[in-house]
Amino acid sequence: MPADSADAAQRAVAAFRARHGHAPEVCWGAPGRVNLIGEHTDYNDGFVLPFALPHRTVVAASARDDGLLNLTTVGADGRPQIAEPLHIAELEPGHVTGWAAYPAGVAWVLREEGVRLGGADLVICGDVPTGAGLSSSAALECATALSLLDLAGTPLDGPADDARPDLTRIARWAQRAENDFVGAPTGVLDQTASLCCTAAHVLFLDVRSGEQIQVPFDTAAHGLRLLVIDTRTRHAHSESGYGERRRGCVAAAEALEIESLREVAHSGLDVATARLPEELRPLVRHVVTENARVESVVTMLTEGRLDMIGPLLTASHESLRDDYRVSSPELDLVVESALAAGALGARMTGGGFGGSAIALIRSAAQAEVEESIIAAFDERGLAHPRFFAALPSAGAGREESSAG
Ligand code: GAF
Repeated sequence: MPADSADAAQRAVAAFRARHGHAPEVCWGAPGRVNLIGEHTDYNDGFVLPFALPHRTVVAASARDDGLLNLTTVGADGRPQIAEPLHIAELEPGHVTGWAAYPAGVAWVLREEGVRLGGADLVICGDVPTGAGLSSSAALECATALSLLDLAGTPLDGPADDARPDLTRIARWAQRAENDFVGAPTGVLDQTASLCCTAAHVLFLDVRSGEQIQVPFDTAAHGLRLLVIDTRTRHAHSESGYGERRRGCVAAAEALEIESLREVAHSGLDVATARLPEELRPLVRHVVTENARVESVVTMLTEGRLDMIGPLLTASHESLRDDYRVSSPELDLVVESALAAGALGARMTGGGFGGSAIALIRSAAQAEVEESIIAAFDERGLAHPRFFAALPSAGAGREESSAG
């Protein structure tokens, strides 16, 4: 699966010229992400540990002065899809559907936040796999937010100060676009990863305090690779299932009379779950044990023991499968067959109900692990998944091709 950010930027600039007849004024890119561990913990104020993929969404943009937002997206086949022109002043949640809702939602949030947007032409290009649980939506939201802020004259380079919104704030705006405009009740993991991750590191984010620590993650130094396996499945109940789990966590926190499940200490798990109705107990068990696993992985990485984290990744998958119940038969099959072929650890990544899994493998074993997974899929008559080895890459930024 090729990922070349300069290429995506060049394609975006060329597509912008073809559509609007001149070079774009600005061009920003934002990556998809893999979450190494810390799943369904973000909206419980807990810990997450993502890294940015080399795959990026690029938004080439120029300002307009008539209040219109023109959105064009260019697919892998090079064919543009052009959305109906939108009036920024009239944007309201529920009025825009499909892919255009994401950039339109960002324009809506920025308008609500008082950012002066006189209108804009945006052309979107990229190679973040869509529907694969690798945060193509967040990549689109973040690249859009940075482009629109730049067009509005907001300072984005250099140290954060009063005039320059820090990346955490922009992540919250992008999350709000997804929650309130698109209508998906997601947490802030994906947007923070897309904006704040750095090359060669995983980002340890404490959602409650906002504290971020960049933790080195160099698989090659250990003779290892992080394999991403996109099952190319997405199950119909993914949206409703996500919201239902989230509501379950809120109900559990209310029953325990705490702000969020983050407040349940690992040592107090049994006491806390005993106070809950049966059906909420596994949700709490997952969140509390997952937070503890993230902390253990961070400790191991910090101590240079990357090769020891495998069992924690697998334990995370088992917890998501059995307690949180957000895995899928295809994700379980990937994990099972990767482990059978010698992977050190494997788990689903992202929201679940389909999408992608990851496996920590010895570099020399990549072909063997892939063959084992393919054989298992063949045996069940399932379409082959897509594979790529992922290196932690840079977060969002200005693309070089902005000069056009
Ligand atoms: C999705 C959501 F967008 C994130 O906020 C997070 O909750 C994740 O699922 C599960 O960890 O990617």
